Amino acid sequence: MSTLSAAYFERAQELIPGGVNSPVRAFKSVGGNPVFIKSAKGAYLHDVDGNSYIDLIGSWGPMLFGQAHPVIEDAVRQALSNGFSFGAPTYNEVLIAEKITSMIPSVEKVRLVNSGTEATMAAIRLARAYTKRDKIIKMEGCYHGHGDSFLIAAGSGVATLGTPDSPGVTVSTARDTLTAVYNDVESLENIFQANPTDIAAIIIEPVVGNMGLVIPKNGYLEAVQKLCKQYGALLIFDEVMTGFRLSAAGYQGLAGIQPDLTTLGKIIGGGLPVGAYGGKTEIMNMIAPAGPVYQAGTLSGNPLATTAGLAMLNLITDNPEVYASLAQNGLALKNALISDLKELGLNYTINQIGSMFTLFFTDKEVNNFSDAKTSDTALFGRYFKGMLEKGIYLPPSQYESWFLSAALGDSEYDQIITASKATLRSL
Ligand code: HOZ
Repeated sequence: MSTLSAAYFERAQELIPGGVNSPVRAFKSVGGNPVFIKSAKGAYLHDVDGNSYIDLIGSWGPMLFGQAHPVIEDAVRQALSNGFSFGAPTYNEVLIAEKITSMIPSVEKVRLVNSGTEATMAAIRLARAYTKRDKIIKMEGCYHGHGDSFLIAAGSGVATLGTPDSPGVTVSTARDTLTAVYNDVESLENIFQANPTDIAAIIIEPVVGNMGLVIPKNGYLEAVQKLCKQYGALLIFDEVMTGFRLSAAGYQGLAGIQPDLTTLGKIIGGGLPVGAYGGKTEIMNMIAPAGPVYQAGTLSGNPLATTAGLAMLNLITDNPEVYASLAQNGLALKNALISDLKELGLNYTINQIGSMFTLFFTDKEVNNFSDAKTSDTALFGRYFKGMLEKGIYLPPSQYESWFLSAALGDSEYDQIITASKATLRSL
């Protein structure tokens, strides 16, 4: 069928590599052409052809209260009239730093950047400078943005496209990134034993969103922290997806663990381009101009982004009940989907925590990347297509998390469940 989305994608492919500005969006692993979005409001995305979809991507995390929330919209509208970018300090940067540090106790000082990728790149530079060591450990299937050091056994789009070790990353960079198995303490111990004085930091998504949703086993993150302390490495929690999404204090607030450094993104700009990294004062004071570790950016602390972010964080502190209510809805959705999957005798595992959710088409428990890769991705592709045709926009990859928002009401949950039922029957 000829649609505007199809025409736009054709033109986009002539002008933009693969037709998209971020690979997962191209629908490569699920088949078909991407839908071009014109606007979004509340629980819905609206495409250029006049179709509407229930939004289960939520811009990959930040839309906790739904798209274009009026409070954030008003704040940005007001900020607009004051100008867009100054390359000079603004008071909102102080206010948002105050807000973030009051919400996440392990973050005593924070530096704003423009994306999660920038935050993770800067955090490991800082960890290397602080410990005077070169190597880092990441978990197979975790994704920390597209910095060179992280494109080793990476999840998200790189896993989706089957290129977890990207060409263009130098051998020496790759050599400094060691990989362990998520939820497997022994694999970490082995790395530390082999490199007892070389590891600057472990960077980890405390709850993984980028191999599909994977939840830490009881005691796992505590064991990771213990090993870091034992070997003098820093612990970096990448909470770009989970920060302010799973609790007002990030996943670390739920787990009761204080990492040395935390990376944040997306949500602290209410969906506008922002990232941040923060942690112990002693470590953060090494960043220029307080210290020698260089990191900078004209758009860092951009006035529109900080205004939107402040409005978002205020919404969270004004509505603390949002997390319990989303968790309840997430569990109800999981139970409803499970009942259909069971009835049809399909292989499945659903991982859900709060408002994050992944349906894996595998009969294995999914505790790490190898488990996630046992999923039938072709089946997921057909499920995705069926859901999209019925007006439900899921993340276009098996290796991503769905994100629920407070804008989803009973009617939207009913539509998701009905669409899933019909789609599963047609697979
Ligand atoms: N890699 C992102 C999700 N894990 C997707 C980014 C995007 O396409 O917007």
